[in-house]
Amino acid sequence: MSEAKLDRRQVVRSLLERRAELLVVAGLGSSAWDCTAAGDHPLTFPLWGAMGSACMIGFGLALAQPRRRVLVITGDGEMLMGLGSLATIGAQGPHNLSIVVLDNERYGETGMQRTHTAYGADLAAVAAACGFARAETVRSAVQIAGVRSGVYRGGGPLFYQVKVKADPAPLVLPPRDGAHLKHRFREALLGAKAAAE
Ligand SMILES: Cc1ncc(C[n+]2csc(CCOP(=O)(O)OP(=O)(O)O)c2C)c(N)n1
Repeated sequence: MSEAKLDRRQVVRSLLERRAELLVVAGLGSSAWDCTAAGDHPLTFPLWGAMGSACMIGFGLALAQPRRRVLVITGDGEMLMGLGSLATIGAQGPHNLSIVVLDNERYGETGMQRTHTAYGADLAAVAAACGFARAETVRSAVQIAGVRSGVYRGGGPLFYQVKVKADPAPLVLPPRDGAHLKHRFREALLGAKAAAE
């Protein structure tokens, strides 16, 4: 509905530079490619499927790792498929979880069909109504510094619906082997010894 102005690759790069101990779950498709384009990282868990589950995976991680900040970066189509997760996260109120939805108003991976957000579905309003500590729609580059400070220091749960251009970006694929991605993430998070137990 609104004119999307932001470049998704730049948004993700800004959020993930100097990422320190941040744990990242990337929704399938373009969001995962965006995270990889910003630099493949063992503490990023990119999904190759599980559409609709990114937020719940991030939520579980936030509960398991209460001292670490957790960021879910996903698409509007993926978020719409798992909308109920916002109610659960709002009810549980994890203080270390942020969700950034890169809202291009399209199902990019399957041919750029328009999603519900193109017809006015307001995901930030849904998150706010579910009890998130903060829920914002982000339309301009000047707001990204605020998103970044929320993600790294802002408590939670936080929700940012970032309106981005629908232009396709070049594919930058993460490793594809799910077992490898899981072991690599656990090792980087827990250390080799604990991860093997
Ligand atoms: C259950 C399920 N339904 C459909 C698909 C096919 N699919 C893969 S990615 C995708 C679109 C993702 O759209 P969005 O999350 O908005 O990402 P973006 O537009 O940023 O690529 C679809 C429909 C799937 N992988 N799993």
